[in-house]
Amino acid sequence: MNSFEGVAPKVAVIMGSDSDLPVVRKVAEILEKFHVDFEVSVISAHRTPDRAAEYSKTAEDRGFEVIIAAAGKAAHLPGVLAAFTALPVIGLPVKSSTLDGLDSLLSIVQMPPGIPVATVAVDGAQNAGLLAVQILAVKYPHLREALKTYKAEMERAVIEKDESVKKEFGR
Ligand code: RP5
Repeated sequence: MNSFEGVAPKVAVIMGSDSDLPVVRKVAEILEKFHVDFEVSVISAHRTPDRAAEYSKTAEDRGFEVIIAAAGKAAHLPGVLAAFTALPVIGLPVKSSTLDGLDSLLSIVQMPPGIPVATVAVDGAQNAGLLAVQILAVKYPHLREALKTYKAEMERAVIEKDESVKKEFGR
């Protein structure tokens, strides 16, 4: 038995510290918009390394299909989680106070060959959520349709902005 037994949502959203939560909330908003189940956890690769390993090792058996890992500074969490699972891991670099998130970005994106982490922009929480939905959409056709609707809505919104900007300048 492991300490993570229970209901099995589809996406595991993990952050290295609760100080990452303001960014991670936007991941949750996207997953909620697409009605994708998820579990949110605070697990640190540095401060709780055993929990990080156990979580990742048991994630597939608990029904998770994608992992999103948000971390800042020396952001090893996504890479450590990816080391213990065959599930796709999306890394979300969180902007740290000292180096503006460049430290987090490079720590996550520069994975050595063999252990990929799909990295989004610094604080790119929405894209982390959307990428997870896109990965799930390979298996779930209703998510593919929902993504097409989402893109069409985005297109319509930009066209409306175009018209409104043109109106402001009268040409
Ligand atoms: C990382 O260190 C966390 O992901 C967080 O972004 C950063 C700072 O953590 P705290 O000192 O705020 O807990 O592990």
